[in-house]
This record gives sequence, structure tokens and C-alpha cells, in this order.
Amino acid sequence: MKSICVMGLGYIGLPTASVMATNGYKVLGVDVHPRVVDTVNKGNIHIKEPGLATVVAAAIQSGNLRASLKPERSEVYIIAVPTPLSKDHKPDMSFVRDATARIAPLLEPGDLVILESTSPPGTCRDLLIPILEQSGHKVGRDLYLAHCPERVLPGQILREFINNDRIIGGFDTASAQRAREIYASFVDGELLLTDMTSAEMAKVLENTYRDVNIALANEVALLCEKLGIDFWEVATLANRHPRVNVHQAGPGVGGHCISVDPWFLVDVDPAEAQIIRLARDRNDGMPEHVVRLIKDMVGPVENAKVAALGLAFKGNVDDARESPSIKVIELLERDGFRVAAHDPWVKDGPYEVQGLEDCVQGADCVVVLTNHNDYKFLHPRQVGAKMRHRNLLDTRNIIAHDEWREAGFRVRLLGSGKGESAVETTQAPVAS
Ligand code: SAJ
Repeated sequence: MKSICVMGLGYIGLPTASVMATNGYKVLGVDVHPRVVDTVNKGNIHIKEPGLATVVAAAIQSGNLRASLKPERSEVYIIAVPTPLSKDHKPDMSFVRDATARIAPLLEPGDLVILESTSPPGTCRDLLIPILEQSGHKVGRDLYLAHCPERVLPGQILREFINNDRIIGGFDTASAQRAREIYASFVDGELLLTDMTSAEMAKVLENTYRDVNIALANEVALLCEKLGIDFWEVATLANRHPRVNVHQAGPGVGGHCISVDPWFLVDVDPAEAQIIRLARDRNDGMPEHVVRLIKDMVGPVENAKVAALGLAFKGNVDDARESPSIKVIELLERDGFRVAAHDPWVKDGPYEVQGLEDCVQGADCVVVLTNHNDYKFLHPRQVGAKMRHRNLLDTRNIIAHDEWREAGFRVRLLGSGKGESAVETTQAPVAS
């Protein structure tokens, strides 16, 4: 099989299309946004991801990758479009439905359709098959179908794309084998074969596992604040147990995956999915807690200003989708604070960013919301010189607190009840 049509040229579709093109496949990348299609056809990229620009440029130069607004006849179709949530936390499958409907008329016997988008368990069976079979061809008899969920970490997509083990869930064994052949040509990790619905569930479970564990970390962090002890120290100690992996507390869970996928399981059966639901609520409540900590530090100051450092949902990426930072800023503004934001990565985010100096100018509190590496190297004296009051709230435990205290800052660390007289804390190992 040599020709592949990839539906969706986003964080997953674009790396997928370009890596496949550099591995000898003839790839057509399809996107509904003309700007994306133009950018890719020029060998450029519209998202920031280390190493991606080089691969896309090479793929276009090789002549194996083209982008278009419309799908064309191919032997393999890969669907890599978003699966967001609607307002009431229900899975919004409209992008998957549309992409499937657009390829259905092109299908011929022997074709393989692969769903890569993270989807609620049952999607291939209940949503894709009926649409694909409108072509007049039957899955299992004429068509092959598989769910091969992506598992890559934003910021390390290309490395993980090649190295991670990959789940291949087939409609039947023949479908799984066909899909395996495609991925075997560029994946170094193991290819794990199963059925479609198990693959869907395994992928959603991975992110739910992480969400529930982050919620546990956040909950214990709040308890530590109450007890006057330090979560980060406690987590480091607990993690010395060989079978324990306490995750990191923080301002909440963002991104397009971990804060979204658990709802797919709540949707299956809200009465059963109790722990999953509670974990979502705990993590979604963290921005409120951050605002409480800020208010506590700043006190009653006229026209108070907060400098919010970091809009991205996690360190060293340019993605502010579902970012807890945005929620913190909205809550602060709701409560009458002036807020200025800084982010060295996010350029076209949902909130305007300023240079660091303008951001901290006249501020009454600096709050570190994202664990960008840049923030580890801030100069507290330079920052402090611009501020009205020297307050620092670190929600990620990435700041050298003693240096900031020496520069005259009152420092608070989310999850630590040790307050300003805190003894040195040890950095908890990053849960990755
Ligand atoms: N976070 C914490 N504490 C932690 C770990 C993360 O508060 O201990 C926060 C982060 O700051 C961020 C959010 O959680 O706001 C999610 O970040 P992440 O790095 O854990 O995950 P994502 O959303 O970038 O990528 C995840 C990955 N899934 C897992 O690690 C199980 C990735 O492999 C998936 O491919 C991706 O979701 C996806 O697309 O599903």
C-alpha cells in the first residue's frame, strides 16, 4: 500500500503525514483551513513543535507530501481530527463524523481506514462503520478498519512517534495486520494488536490514569497546606517507594487530552465513573485555589495588579488550549484584579502577552503558572525592581525560592503550608 490520505493536519496529523512521506509513502494531507494547506504546501508549519519544521520541509521537498482542502482516492485513509468536548462535557464527534463522511464516497474494496483521533470506546463500531458502509462496501468483507490511537507528548512528538509502543486495534485480525504493516515501516516501538474497542478504551484509560493521579496530588497538596507541611517534600519521600509514582500538584490540568478524555468515560456511564468524575472536579477547582492563594498574599491593595507568568498548559510548548493559566486570569479579572500575562512560547493565545518587563511593571504579585524552563532563570532583583509589592506565588515548584527571598520577596509555594519561613524543599521527581 503506497498512497495515504491523512485527514487533519494538526498536532498529530501533520507529524504523521510528514513522517510517512519521508518513509516513502505518497501522502495527501487534508485540512479544512486554507491557511494550513498553503503553509504546509510551502514546506512550512503552523504549529510549534521541536524538529517538525525539518521533517515537513523534507517531506514536501521529496515530492511525497502534498496538502489539499479535499481528500482524494488513496489506498489508506488516516483520520486525525480533533475530538473535543461540547459545553455539557459530552464528546463532540462532529469532526470525526465529517472526515469519515468525506472519505466514504472514495472507498474501494481493499482500502484500509485508520482512526487515530482519541475517541470514546465504541466509536469505530457505532459511528465509523455505518458511515463507511454507506459506500456500499462492507467492513470486514471489502474494507479494513483499525483504531491506532496516537500516544505522543506535545513537545516531544517526533521522538515519541517513532519510539513509543503503539496500540493497533483491528475490526478483525486482517485489519489489524494491514494497519500493523503501515506503522511497522517507521515505528521502532512494539506494535500491540487488539480489537478496536479495547484500543479505544486503552488510550482513554492512559489519560484518565494521569488525570486521577494528578487529582490525588492536588488533593494531598491542599491537605499539606492545611497541615503546615510541604507536598513536594512529602511526594519526594513517598516516591522513594518502588511502586509509588505520586504525580505533581499544580494550577490544574490543561491541554487537549488529559482534561478531555476522562469525560469520554463519564459519558459511558455517569453513575459508575465516580472516581473519574471527582478527579475532574478536583483538577478543575485548582485555578480557584490559586486565586485564593494570590488574594491571601496580596491583601487589600488598591487597584492590585498580578503578573501571570505562563499561558501554555505545560512547560516548553506553545499550546494554551484548555490551559489552567487562562482560567486563573479570568477568575482574577472577575474579582477586580488587573492582570498582565507573559509567555515566551505562546504567541497567538487566547490572552494577549506582554514582554517580561511590561508584565511585571507595577505588579503586586508574580504568579508562575507554567513550568517553562525560561522561568527557572529569572533574575529576582530585576523583576523585583519593577514591582510595587514583591510577592511571588510558585504553582509549579520551579523557582529558586531562597534567591527570591534574598531579593526581598515574600514567597509562597502551592502545596506548601510552611509559608515564608519554609525550610528548603526538595524538588519532586517529574512524573512523566
Ligand atoms: N500535569 C500536572 N501534574 C503532573 C503532570 C501533568 O499538573 O504530574 C498537568 C500539566 O501541567 C498539563 C496537563 O497536566 O497541564 C497535561 O500534561 P501532560 O504532559 O501530562 O500530558 P499532555 O496532555 O501533554 O499529553 C498526554 C500524554 N498522555 C500521557 O502521558 C498518559 C500523551 O502521551 C498523549 O498522547 C496525549 O495526552 C494525548 O494526545 O492524548
